[in-house]
Amino acid sequence: MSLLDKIKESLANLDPDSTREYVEEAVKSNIPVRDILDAMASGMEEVGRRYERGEYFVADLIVAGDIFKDIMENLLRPLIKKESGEVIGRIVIGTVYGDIHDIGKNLVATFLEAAGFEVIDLGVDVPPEKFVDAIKQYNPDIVGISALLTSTMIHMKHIIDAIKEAGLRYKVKIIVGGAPVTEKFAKEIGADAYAENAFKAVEICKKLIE
Ligand code: B1M
Repeated sequence: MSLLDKIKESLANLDPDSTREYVEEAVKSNIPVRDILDAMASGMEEVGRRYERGEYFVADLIVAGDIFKDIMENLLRPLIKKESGEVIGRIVIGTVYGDIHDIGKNLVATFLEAAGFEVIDLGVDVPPEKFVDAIKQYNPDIVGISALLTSTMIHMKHIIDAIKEAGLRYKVKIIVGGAPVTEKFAKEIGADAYAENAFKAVEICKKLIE
């Protein structure tokens, strides 16, 4: 089994020590952070599948989230280098209300910061008025909205509608993402862009501010 498969497996098995050990080994072997994160994201998908099959419970989702966050913060984030010291744009980002998933959003925020964006992170469970207030306060170029639940992704539309109603839609580009979100859905709700992962999000945000 490759090292990346071992990372995926140990995370899916909720084994913090082995996951950490394999990630450390991968870093030492100069495996790119991006590949390590892809393996960890696959591990999280497997956790989700086991949860769907009734083999795991919510407590296991929490454990998986904690392992991911610990490795991200302590091992991987310090390796993500800033591309330049210059600020290239400002983005306000948050997870929709009713939704507390933030691992993917945090990854997007981390890579945007590394690419030179100033990121204002509103956190999770963010109501439309908080996005509207943040646009007034920070005057961002871009608003980023994340959702991980099929039941909360529609709130992205409510947030975009609130931005329109406040007369602020012309001021910002809006990018959406998260596991259940698709390009088609993004178009339907009036977003400017959709990104399937953190790396694409950076690419697209750079285009949005051109
Ligand atoms: Co939740 N959960 N969860 N969960 N959880 C999912 C999402 C689920 C798919 C699991 C499953 O059943 N297979 C399922 C949703 C099903 C559905 O809606 N169809 C689910 C459920 C049901 C629930 C609860 C309802 C469980 C319950 O309580 N009964 C509950 C809901 C709580 C709530 O939000 N109100 C719940 C709770 C939780 C925890 C809190 C325990 C924990 C989250 C911890 C945290 O985030 N701090 C958790 C976890 C860990 C998961 C899974 C296992 C992993 C999510 C994750 O972190 N993935 C997840 C299974 C899965 O996703 N397949 C699951 C890794 C991360 C790197 O990927 O977040 O997709 P992701 O982000 C990617 C892209 O999507 C994209 O880029 C990221 C990085 O490349 N992206 C963007 C994300 N946001 C973006 C924004 C952008 C652009 C790209 O632009 C702005």
